[in-house]
Amino acid sequence: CRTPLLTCRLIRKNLSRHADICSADASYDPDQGFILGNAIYGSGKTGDTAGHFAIPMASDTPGTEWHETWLSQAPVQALQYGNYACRHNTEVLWGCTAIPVPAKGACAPAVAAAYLELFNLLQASGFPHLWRIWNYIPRINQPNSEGLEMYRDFNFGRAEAFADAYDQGLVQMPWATRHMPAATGIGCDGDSIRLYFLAGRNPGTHVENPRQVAAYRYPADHGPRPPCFARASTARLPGSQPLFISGTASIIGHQTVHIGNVVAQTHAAIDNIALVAGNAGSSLQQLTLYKVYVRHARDLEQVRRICTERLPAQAQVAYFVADICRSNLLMELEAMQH
Ligand code: 3EB
Repeated sequence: CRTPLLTCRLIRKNLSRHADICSADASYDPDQGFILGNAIYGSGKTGDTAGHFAIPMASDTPGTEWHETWLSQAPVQALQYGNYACRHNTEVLWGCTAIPVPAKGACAPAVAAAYLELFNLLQASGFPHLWRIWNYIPRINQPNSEGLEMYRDFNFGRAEAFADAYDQGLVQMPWATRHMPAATGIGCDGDSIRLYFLAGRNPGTHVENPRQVAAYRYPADHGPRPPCFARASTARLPGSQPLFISGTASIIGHQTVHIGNVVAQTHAAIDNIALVAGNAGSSLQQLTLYKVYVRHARDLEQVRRICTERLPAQAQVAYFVADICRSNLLMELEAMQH
């Protein structure tokens, strides 16, 4: 009988009835299994406990929050490394950290330090390969005190860390071998950059989109250093081959298309997901989980209508209201296949 080592559930919680969900020790739930990690997306959400990591972000419905729960049917162990709280079974490691954003100056040095600590942690823990990472960035479209947009500032630090990690032998040459994780980079509330990730024993396979420039080759119009991520990565586990599709938006080549038109942007982003999924040997209809980020609450119902039409009926789909990394993007979505 199969023992899935990594599955994911998107669960909507009603705040009035589940206010204490975070304080309970929910490391094992007989209905679900062992919890590798639980990302709790909620308005004004703060306070982390073992395995539960808060992302302050509005859901689509006031008074509710989304729990993205990573489950293992085999026992899970906790591991603390520097500023990272991690949990793992024999094959996969989930971890998280918060990076306070300095009131003055750039956040790039703090981001670089946090990513380097992550690469060191991956080596030390025996899960050297970063498969998937989620980055949530406060005031993402606002300038820092030096005038550089926070997202571009973040990209600067992340790119420095990838270069340094390569110099130190912690990662394979990220650009030449296209050895980068799938990623999400989205706005959140609060004062800290919050990131969590999945890593494994063997390298993921990097997948790109035939009609998009690889993010790590974006020209300098999008910032002094490019974003370091793959459009998708596939991983290998005993008994499954999860596919992680990065945050995907209405971008063709390296340019935003359909500026100001949320309907056309949603169709273009879903078309991009289909192309990346196809390049990974999958398809829109085979993806099992989607997360949809919408910049303006007023656009939610239009985006939801298109997603309901085009995404598979059996998939888990969660919607959020959040800023997108380019100010001209009105929505973005990510996906996975179990
Ligand atoms: C893009 O394609 C849109 O900075 O980690 C998507 C996924 C995007 C991840 C990141 C950014 C990131 O450039 C934005």
